[in-house]
Amino acid sequence: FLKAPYTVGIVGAAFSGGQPRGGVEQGPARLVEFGLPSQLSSLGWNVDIDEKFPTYEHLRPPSDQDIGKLKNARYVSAVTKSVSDSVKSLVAKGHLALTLGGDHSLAMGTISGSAAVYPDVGVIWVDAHADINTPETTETGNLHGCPVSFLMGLPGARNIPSFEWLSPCLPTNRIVYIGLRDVDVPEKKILKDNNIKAFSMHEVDKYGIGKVVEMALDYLGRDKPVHLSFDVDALDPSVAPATGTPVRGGLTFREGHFICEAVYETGNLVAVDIMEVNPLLGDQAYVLQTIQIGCSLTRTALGETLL
Ligand code: 6HN
Ligand code: MN
Ligand code: MN
Ligand code: MN
Repeated sequence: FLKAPYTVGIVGAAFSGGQPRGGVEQGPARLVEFGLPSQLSSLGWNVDIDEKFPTYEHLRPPSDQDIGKLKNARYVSAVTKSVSDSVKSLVAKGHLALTLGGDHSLAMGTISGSAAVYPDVGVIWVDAHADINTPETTETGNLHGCPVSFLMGLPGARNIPSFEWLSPCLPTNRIVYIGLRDVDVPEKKILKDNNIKAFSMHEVDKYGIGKVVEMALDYLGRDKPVHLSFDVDALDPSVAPATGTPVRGGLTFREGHFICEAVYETGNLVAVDIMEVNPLLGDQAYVLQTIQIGCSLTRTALGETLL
């Protein structure tokens, strides 16, 4: 699906409005400072830093009262719309769209952008969380816990005031989860009622990561475009500690990288999101470790191999 010369377009999505903890908006700048663009050039990619880290402050509405339970809905809507336009234009050019987050509400933008070009895009969502709460089921009101229901247009997540731009673009059978272990009770019901494919940590333990990824890719179809949305909290907190909602019992370093290796090997990757790196959480060593892993996951998804 990509066109030569192979180009990765980086969207630095410096945004934290989908959740309450400051710092995650500094994720993209830290990943870039650490050398991610030159690391990707070394792998043979043409690197196009499409946006020079807009702060998105210009999109912040003068007031943003809760809409029902939802916090910062107008702001999240404006930023995700802008990210959607950026990702769509990169993917339409045959570039690989790499979005560096930022919190995971940004996936409303990234996935609607890739789906606008490829309506049959398959999403591999790697996360401790399902991020499929609706405006009715969310307990926290944090929109980073809701992007999937908005993308699907699930009941209760359609025609939400201020999200008029976002029309349903992700059928329930075009996503596979890997790594789940902290799923809210109403989210479990949504996954079950809609027959959504999910490999929790239980399945990772039972089958091994190799088999899980094989089943995930078979499910989505080997000839279909792939969008990888990777929340670093899918990794165990001992591996990626600097993130806002860590949950123990996560993927190992190798399991996380194996997913990226296998997704690259499909040759069908059109977009990658690296989300929820928060350089303000934890001491320096923990932060550095997490930024390094954000970079190595990205390099791996873009073709770095061990041999
Ligand atoms: N993430 N299920 C919780 C909520 O607030 O809805 C946690 C969401 C976490 C979201 O990590 O991207
Ligand atoms: Mn997430
Ligand atoms: Mn998560
Ligand atoms: Mn929870």
